[in-house]
Amino acid sequence: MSHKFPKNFLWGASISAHQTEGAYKSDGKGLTVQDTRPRDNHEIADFTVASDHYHHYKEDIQLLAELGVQSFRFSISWARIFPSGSGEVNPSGIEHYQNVIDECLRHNIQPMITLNHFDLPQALEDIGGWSNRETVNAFKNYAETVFKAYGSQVKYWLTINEPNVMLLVDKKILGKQIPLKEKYQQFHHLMIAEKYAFKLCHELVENGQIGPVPNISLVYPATSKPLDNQAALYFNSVRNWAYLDFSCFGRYNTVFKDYLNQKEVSITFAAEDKNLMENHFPDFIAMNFYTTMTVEKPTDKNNMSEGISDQQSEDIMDWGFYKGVTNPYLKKNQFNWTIDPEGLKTTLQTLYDRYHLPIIITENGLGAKDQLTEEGKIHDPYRIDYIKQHLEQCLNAIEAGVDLFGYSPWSAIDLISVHEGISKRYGFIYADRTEKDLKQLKRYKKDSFFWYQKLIQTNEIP
Ligand code: BGP
Repeated sequence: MSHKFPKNFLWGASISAHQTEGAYKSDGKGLTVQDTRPRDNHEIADFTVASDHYHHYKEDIQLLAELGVQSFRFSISWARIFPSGSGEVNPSGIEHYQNVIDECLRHNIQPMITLNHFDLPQALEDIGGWSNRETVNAFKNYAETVFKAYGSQVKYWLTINEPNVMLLVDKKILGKQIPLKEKYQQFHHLMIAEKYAFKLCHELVENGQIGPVPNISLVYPATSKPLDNQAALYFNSVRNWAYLDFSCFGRYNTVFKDYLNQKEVSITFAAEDKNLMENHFPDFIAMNFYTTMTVEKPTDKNNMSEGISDQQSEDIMDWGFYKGVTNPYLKKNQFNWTIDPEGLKTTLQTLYDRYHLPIIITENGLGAKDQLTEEGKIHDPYRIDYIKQHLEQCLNAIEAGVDLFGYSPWSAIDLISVHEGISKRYGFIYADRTEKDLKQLKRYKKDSFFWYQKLIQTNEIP
């Protein structure tokens, strides 16, 4: 089997604003839900400083140019552009991301911009967040402002990062649990906001390409029991297909509708929603993949122990539908997330056959407790191995007919893990955060940096 990727395969690397920028109050930025959510002490410094990418972006992009990536996925912090979510634009925010885009283009790196990545402006949260239709209107205004500011320089756009994980793993991602009925009204508003982004991008960005960016984990049944298979069908629909069917088909699928009916959840539509849903679609699918999930049909109402999940440490327990169980056939990383490279091929083929759209992987990576040696080295063979195994499956999927056009692993530089804070590192570039003087924060190239650099140079797996 050739290890060569297609000629124009797009090699990238990914980050998000709140997990890397720091500078959480600088230059007029408003607070976001990530700045205000309850955290235990050791985490506060992390997100206020993170990797200080806000001040180090030139150095970081220079390193990415050395790495050889052709694209760089990053998110814009909405609260830097509109400190209170809407109203007055903050010129310093516009200027900052213009500088970042300029730096990328100077190095022939294509920016791939996520409009929103878990960091809703707090002022919008204060009026009910995604439960309030006003937030959809504010998002529409924000997206229009960003497309007008940068659309002539940026081709690739991603809408809202992982709305499924945001809602299903609300405790971890947002620091609070959203009541079920409210959760699915938020689902609808998030997906309508995405439809506005598709519409505005196609109206305002010449040759603009835009895609949704869910976290997709194919769901396996724990056994061949018919009810376990039914549990997998429902969790696949609620966790994965409900989102992509809305984005790509403009409708709710039958299983998801049945789930909502059984939960006695009804969603309020606005007059314009049907037309939006059925007339604005993505150009590609961006998919974040870490691993697969496994569920069984819960049978013992007395044993309502929360299900476990093989990733995101989300507790999957939905009585009457599914319960997360560990997949005994998969290895786990240091943070108890399973590793399933073959599952990536299955997921890609399933996705491609269902939606028939080009796909790019915009997150895939291994979080670990990397060690910086005295000589400034970081030996991370475990990360090289994880990425190599997953890229081999990407090649298998391409050879099986999947139109996979890019790979942008998580993460370009070390950042703050949503679940595990400062200790869980994903980057090809080690971000040292021990210096008190932020200007002195150093970056170090890990062994995986040189491995990925060679891969990009040769366009084949070393
Ligand atoms: C995805 C998010 C990323 C990042 C990643 C790794 O769901 O899109 O922002 O958080 O998960 O997870 P963690 O940060 O919990 O290690």
